[in-house]
Amino acid sequence: MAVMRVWRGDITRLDVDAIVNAANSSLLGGGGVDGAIHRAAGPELKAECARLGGCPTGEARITKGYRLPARHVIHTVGPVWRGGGRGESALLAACYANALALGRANDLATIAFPAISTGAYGYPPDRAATLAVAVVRAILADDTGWREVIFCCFDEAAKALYENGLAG
Ligand code: AR6
Repeated sequence: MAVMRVWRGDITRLDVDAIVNAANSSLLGGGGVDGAIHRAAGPELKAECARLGGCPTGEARITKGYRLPARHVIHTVGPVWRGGGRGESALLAACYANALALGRANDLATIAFPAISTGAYGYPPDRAATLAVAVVRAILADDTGWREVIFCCFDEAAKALYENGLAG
């Protein structure tokens, strides 16, 4: 089974087959991790994204990584948190599942996820970390193609949440 691990830092520095972008449905860039990825990848990334025609919440799309050390970017659109009763958890689970499915369809073996939806979209970070670890763990149990899945955390608090999740 693939290794799951936690790493604290800027996802744009990771040399993996794909980093996942917490995008918005336009796929044309934004703030947070989306802005960091577009800045580091260069304008070619936005040009390729513009040709994709957007992405609904919960789905995923793949592009090249351009100037990033990562070979690809898998863009997914997390749900905006509206209290938890609007299907947010199913949509967030779909982000992880669809990103992993798209990665496997492209023969990728190493991938790094940011904490999707936990910034501007307001999803409670503890619930998001628990869900992310559970969804990824269940998929990896049935999928021998992945070698490494990294949960990239931007701060110590997020890192602690994922470490607890992986230990549990
Ligand atoms: N590397 C890793 N994680 C990061 C980085 C980075 N360079 N920068 C921020 N984070 P957010 P969302 C963490 O807001 O909640 C954008 O404008 C951050 O600390 O980037 O899904 C999009 O265009 C947080 O834990 O994404 C959308 O409009 C996590 O990444 C909207 O924000 C996600 O925070 C998406 O909101």
